[in-house]
Amino acid sequence: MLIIHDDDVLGHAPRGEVHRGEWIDSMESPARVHGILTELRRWDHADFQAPLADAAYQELGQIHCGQYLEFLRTAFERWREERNDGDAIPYVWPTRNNLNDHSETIQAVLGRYASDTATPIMEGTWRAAWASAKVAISAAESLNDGTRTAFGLTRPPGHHASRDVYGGYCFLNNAALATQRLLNKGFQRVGILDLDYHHGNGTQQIFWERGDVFFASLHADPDFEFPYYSGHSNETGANDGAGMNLNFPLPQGTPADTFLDCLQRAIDAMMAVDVRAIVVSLGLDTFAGDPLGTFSLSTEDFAAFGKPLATAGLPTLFLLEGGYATEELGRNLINVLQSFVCQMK
Ligand code: Q9C
Ligand code: ZN
Repeated sequence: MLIIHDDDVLGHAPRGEVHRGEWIDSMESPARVHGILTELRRWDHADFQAPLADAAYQELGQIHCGQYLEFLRTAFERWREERNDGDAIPYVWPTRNNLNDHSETIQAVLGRYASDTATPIMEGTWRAAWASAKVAISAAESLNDGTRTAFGLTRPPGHHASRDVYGGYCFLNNAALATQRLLNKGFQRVGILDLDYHHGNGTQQIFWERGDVFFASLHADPDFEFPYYSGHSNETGANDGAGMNLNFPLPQGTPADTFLDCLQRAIDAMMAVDVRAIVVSLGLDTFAGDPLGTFSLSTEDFAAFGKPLATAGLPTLFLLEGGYATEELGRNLINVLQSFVCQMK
């Protein structure tokens, strides 16, 4: 199985985040990637490749807004120029309080683009986010008749980022960028299956009014979990995208059988609208031992993901989203990929 990886993703290593009113070490750390790489290097099916060279990435401008990209590229430099010492984290939110705000201080601009305080920007953030996006798009590029599946080791994750908003540890929406590449390559309709513990609010928002992408998400009910304001079952899309968005908000403690039942229903729904490829936003924070999750999937349960996915018979791209149980992350990931490869024919 093709594994796309770039060491630049390790350059984003924030010092900490605000969590339940306290300052803690960042959950979304390079250690996640080290844990995964250790296991992938032991796996016989892994065929490592680097992303494509920088030149050919038109999807960035199709998914994200130009001013937002320019902001991400320069934010940390501007933050430092304004004599701030730590990582860039907003603490003013100008759009909420002043409709006529055009302030250009980095303090104001951060608050305009950020959706939370858990997503610091530091020296290596842009390079890492860009590398992660390249990994996703290159993995999508590799899918064709000969290559049925690939895994992109995307980090920082992407599914909470929308056209011009970052947050939830996400800056560029890797799954949306990969999906756009598949569409650009001629796949007529693409399904995104978001299996992260948290609702993929950024991805939902990006494709909300589009008929060429079906978005399905299984996640903790926003009535008790982040992002709190998005992911309810009555959010079904609008205009060309009406009926093309399907949410499964799930309760605390959700066990594997419930999760797998919804997984099958999500796949059935995308097959019914004739998607030609599937992009899996593979969060592993549904694991029972995850420090941010409340679901109860075991390491063995992840080996049950492959069968329903492979049975769909479509080109299938796996991209990493969340998952914070660093020790078990690699094992859980390989159980998903291995079970897919074994069932694929
Ligand atoms: N420290 C992903 O799994 N909120 N993002 C945690 C605040 C952020 C998770 C509580 C959760 C975001 C990709
Ligand atoms: Zn998550």
